[in-house]
Amino acid sequence: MSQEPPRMIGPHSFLLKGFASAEAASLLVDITSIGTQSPLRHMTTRRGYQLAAQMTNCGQLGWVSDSKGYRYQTDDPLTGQAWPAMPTSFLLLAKSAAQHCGFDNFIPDVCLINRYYPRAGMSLHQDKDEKDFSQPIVSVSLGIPAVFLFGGLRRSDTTTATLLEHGDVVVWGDEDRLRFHGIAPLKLAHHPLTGQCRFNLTFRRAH
Ligand code: MD6
Ligand code: FE
Repeated sequence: MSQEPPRMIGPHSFLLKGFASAEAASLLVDITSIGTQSPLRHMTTRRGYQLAAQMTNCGQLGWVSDSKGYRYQTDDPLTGQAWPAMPTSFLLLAKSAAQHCGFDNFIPDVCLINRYYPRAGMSLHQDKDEKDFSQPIVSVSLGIPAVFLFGGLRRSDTTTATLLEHGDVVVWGDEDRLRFHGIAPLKLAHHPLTGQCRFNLTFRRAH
């Protein structure tokens, strides 16, 4: 794990450069195994648009989007089964990253897994489907790089751009918890461990 001090990207937002690099290969093995149980898939929005990133989850709950909107649920709608359990290595990584940034006692119950291919992105949004905003969010980037756009509490606020590379971890909470953010459309690239794609793991306490 990186010994570098956290870089502040907001009053309560931090970039841990390369924090997950050493574990990245084993995280990818676990992602593949989760994907065999609950496959990565394009979810749709309430209005019927497909989300550009493919998603799955592990943990007690999973984040889903469909014609009924966004929510967390205990079962994967695709398989009708519970989401795969969160690997202990995921939990320990998320807890350790949070602790590094001053957030003690973070116990995530969800890990949302996103897969992006070139040209896919994620428009500005707030993470606000969770019950308790006092808990931070921990986000892990693997594979090809992406530009993280970080805005303010209003959608129209200006954004700053931060490059997220393989092994980088972002932690944010407190007053930054509801800031708008997104991912710019990815450029074509190649990574030896993931080929043409980027994975993002987002850990949250939803319930
Ligand atoms: C992504 N991440 O990095 C999408 N949300 O692919 C997010 O939407 C996100 O990175 C909340 C906190 C950190 C994040
Ligand atoms: Fe988000």
